[in-house]
Amino acid sequence: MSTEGLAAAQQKMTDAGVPQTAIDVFSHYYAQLEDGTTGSIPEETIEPYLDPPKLDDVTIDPFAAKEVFDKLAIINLNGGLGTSMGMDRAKSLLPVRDGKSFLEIIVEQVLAARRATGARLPLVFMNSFRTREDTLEVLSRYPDLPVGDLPLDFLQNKEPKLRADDLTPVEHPADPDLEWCPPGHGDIYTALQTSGLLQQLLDAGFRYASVSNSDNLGTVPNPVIAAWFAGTGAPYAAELCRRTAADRKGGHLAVRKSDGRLILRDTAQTPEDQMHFFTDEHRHPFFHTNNLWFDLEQVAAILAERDGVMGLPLIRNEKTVDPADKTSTKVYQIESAMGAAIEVFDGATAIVVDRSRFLPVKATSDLLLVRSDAYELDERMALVQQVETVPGVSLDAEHYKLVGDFEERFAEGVPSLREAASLTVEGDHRFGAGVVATGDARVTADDPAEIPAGTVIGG
Ligand code: UPG
Repeated sequence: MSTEGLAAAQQKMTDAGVPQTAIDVFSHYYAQLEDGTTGSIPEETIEPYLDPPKLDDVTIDPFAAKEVFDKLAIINLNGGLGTSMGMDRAKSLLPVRDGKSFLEIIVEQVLAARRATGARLPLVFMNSFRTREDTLEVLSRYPDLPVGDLPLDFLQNKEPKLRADDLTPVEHPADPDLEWCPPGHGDIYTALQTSGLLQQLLDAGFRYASVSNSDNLGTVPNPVIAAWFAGTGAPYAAELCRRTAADRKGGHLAVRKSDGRLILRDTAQTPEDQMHFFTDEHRHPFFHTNNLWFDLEQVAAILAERDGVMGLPLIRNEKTVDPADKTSTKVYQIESAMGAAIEVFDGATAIVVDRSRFLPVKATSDLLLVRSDAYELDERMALVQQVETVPGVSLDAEHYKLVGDFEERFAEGVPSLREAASLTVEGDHRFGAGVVATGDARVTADDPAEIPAGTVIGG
């Protein structure tokens, strides 16, 4: 049955103009899916990674840093939708501060770094078919952004969602767009090659790339890490952060027992009954930020060696064809994670960086934090922490999980968090302007639905 499924999926991709290499990559994963591979990485198969190198121990030669920066391109992953926050558009379009979105802040960070260093620093977004149009519209407002003939974005591939019952491409005539999905950010390697961008960057004299998520405003272009990376001669490096209890959605590196190689384990690869190991910040003390460094020459070499199929571990993502309708047909999305390439590159490495490099927005509580006065934007357009310890924020899941609900309830602005150790909101409330949280601030379901402007919520 599923041989027919694969043939139908391949045909559908060909008809849609998907490049052959991307179809080969999909077929590689399809075979694994058929064999029952789930991509799960049980705790007993790994050892914690406890002693990565630390940026604090690194000294660099400023002249070397300048040289590397001149050969550095910035790539930003922008193909995902903010579905876990109820969005059907790129999360990076959300306003963060002073009316500027993630996207605008990222662009302005790169423009500021160019002014400060004189480096060319091209910024290229990886978009999916769902995010391209909106993103290019925003980028068109920055006439100085393009560098030479390099494009502002490259498009990742698309693949059919597969019915979970028989692995055939799902049909959804009500909205045929929903029959497709991007293959996860692991597709970056295929897309860099199939779009021609990898060769274009190399031809224009760019040797290194700094890659990160568009929901992380912490990745201001950094000459010290660039110089460290180039100095290692490694093909690939991952930035890690000492993890906090709040770092739950994402991944960590580990050492695979069977061959001693460094591997990535993401949430979706952890057996459900072992999530307590995954989330234990003492057992796995460093979090994988998805800020990566590539030596583009070595990426091109490995892609050539493998005919464009990196062979990253499969992630089987179980969803419904319409993510907003949990009763719609159950599907599998075949995905892979960009950071899983650590196991593919011989000599790949990792480095522990300052927490300021990792400010992910995975939920509305993270959005509240980066919008609050716990941070300020400096002249580099970097979010600089204004408090010694960032307060933990917990918002009522029923009323604040979706961005639309969140925006309605904080239409006048988010509370001040400068004096807060934590903020917990239970029940449904609308916040007036200038609300201040202090200590362990808590709003309970019994508190008024309208929190008046200027209220001090004491802990
Ligand atoms: N993205 C794409 N294309 C896709 C899927 C996602 O460009 O097909 C983008 C997305 O827009 C976002 C980024 O990739 O900017 C990360 O995606 P997201 O779903 O938010 O993160 P996870 O995949 O859950 O986790 C990644 C890494 C994980 C790391 C975490 C840090 O896989 O190891 O801990 O990012 O936030």
